[in-house]
Amino acid sequence: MIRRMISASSLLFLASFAMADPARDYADNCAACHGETRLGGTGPALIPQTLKRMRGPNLEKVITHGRTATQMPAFAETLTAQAIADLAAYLQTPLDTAPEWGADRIAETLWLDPDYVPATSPAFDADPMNITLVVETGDHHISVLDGDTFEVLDRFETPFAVHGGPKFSPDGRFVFIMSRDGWVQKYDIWSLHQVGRIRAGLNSRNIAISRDGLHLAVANYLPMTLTLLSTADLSVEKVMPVISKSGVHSRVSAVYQAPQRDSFILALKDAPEIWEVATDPNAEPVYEGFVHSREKNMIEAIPSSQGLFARRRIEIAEPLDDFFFTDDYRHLIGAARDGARGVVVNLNVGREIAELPLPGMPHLGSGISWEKDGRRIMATPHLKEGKLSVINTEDWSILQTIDTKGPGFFLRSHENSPYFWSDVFFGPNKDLMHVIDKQSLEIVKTLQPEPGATVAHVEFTRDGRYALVSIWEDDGAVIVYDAATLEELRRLPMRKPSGKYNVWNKITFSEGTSH
Ligand code: DHE
Repeated sequence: MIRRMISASSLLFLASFAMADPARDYADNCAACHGETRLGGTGPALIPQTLKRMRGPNLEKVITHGRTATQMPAFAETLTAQAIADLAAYLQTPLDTAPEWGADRIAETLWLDPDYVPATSPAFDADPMNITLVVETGDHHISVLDGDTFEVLDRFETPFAVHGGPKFSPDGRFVFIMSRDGWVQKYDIWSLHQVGRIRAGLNSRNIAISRDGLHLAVANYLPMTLTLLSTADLSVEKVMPVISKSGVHSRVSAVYQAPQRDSFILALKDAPEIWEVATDPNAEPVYEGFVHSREKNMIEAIPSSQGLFARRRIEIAEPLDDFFFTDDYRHLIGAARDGARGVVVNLNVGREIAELPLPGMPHLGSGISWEKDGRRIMATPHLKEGKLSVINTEDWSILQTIDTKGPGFFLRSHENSPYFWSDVFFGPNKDLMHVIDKQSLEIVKTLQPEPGATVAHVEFTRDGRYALVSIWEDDGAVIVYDAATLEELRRLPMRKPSGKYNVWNKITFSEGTSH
């Protein structure tokens, strides 16, 4: 009787549940594109570090329905809902062993585009210094915009999931782009053509270019290294294991260029240290300890490194993330782990000099600075509170707190603009963008270009006349505003546009932009 009550379909369901084997399902259905080791192939790596952004039902949704306009097919017909759920959970388990990803393995991944022919002059009439790149995360492309006419000069494919700002060579001709999977792509703006790619890490955070434009640093989570590439040919110059003085291996949260110091500055995720890596071939020796010399019968300092890529450790009380640098790169503010404080470090003397209350998780990397009443001030959004903190960088006091309609992600301005722009990235008001007067610190206008759609991240044209704003949706757009009248002028359709990067503003370290 009971046996009759169990229908054939329930038996099938129970059988498929009992036999669910996500590792086998992965090998049968996914490995061909995503690699047997889940580290990526023609498809992206499927490891928790890169999938973080797709946690929860999203991943199941992608496996079930596939991704439109990509090679990712739908598996609804092939796998049961339970098998898909198990597979999604399996993909979010860490790899058993950290794969080796040293200089030789990295070098093997170098691919130079055989169709690339370097142009002798720009292949377009537009001002090469007013080109703006738009990262379109919806389908992993970048649009190259003429900053005067807003015509799209080229649209090229990037590696999967670009994160952080692309970095331009100091002359603005080449740009380097990094994906969370650790691929670094080089693109020639003059030729409107990709030059090549190399996989510098397995899970990477961001990149920085050296002051002279010769070296590119890639901050990695997996493995825990800093990869240094030659910008000329993308060859590996060095892979630096990141190990603290006390022997702790650490992920690198981010790497930044410090132009006046001719160095890279590294934020370490797992160790209470900040690293400074020299990009000056004649850098002074860095001393890292003392030894008793028997011959001389005296204590001597031991130089640990000197010259190009010499590494200096700055020991701090606890790991700091997400740095804002003062214009002279003498000081940085980092966010403390409790998400409630900013810690100021003087990079010259190599120690913490101040602390300020910044509750609600400040997003200091998005901070911008300008002059007000003869003082240099900076503002930072908070990821968990609808407010902006305005800080006096001369005495590290909080000058003012500006209430907004919700937590924001990016701030942006330009030296020729009286305003700074602040998005409301999270929560019910994600469709709002505040425009704030840099002197009165009052919100002068709140824009709502597309009710219900996320509106975020601003970039100015070279002269600061126009502000470009992302409608951060799959079926999105970049809106061109007159930066003075705040009137909308144009809408350029784009696939989930995220960051936008103007050549001139970036290479001149414009005071309202990220670096
Ligand atoms: Fe970013 C820049 C860290 C989540 C979009 N982000 C940066 C930088 C760092 C950073 C350190 C500066 C690098 C640079 O430009 O060289 N981001 C982090 C995080 O730790 C965080 C909070 C969590 C994480 O998953 O890594 C995070 N970031 C995001 C997102 O969710 C965003 C909105 C969408 C995405 O693409 O992942 C996002 N981050 C961006 C963008 C920039 C960025 C667009 C470059 C901004 C610029 O104007 O320069």
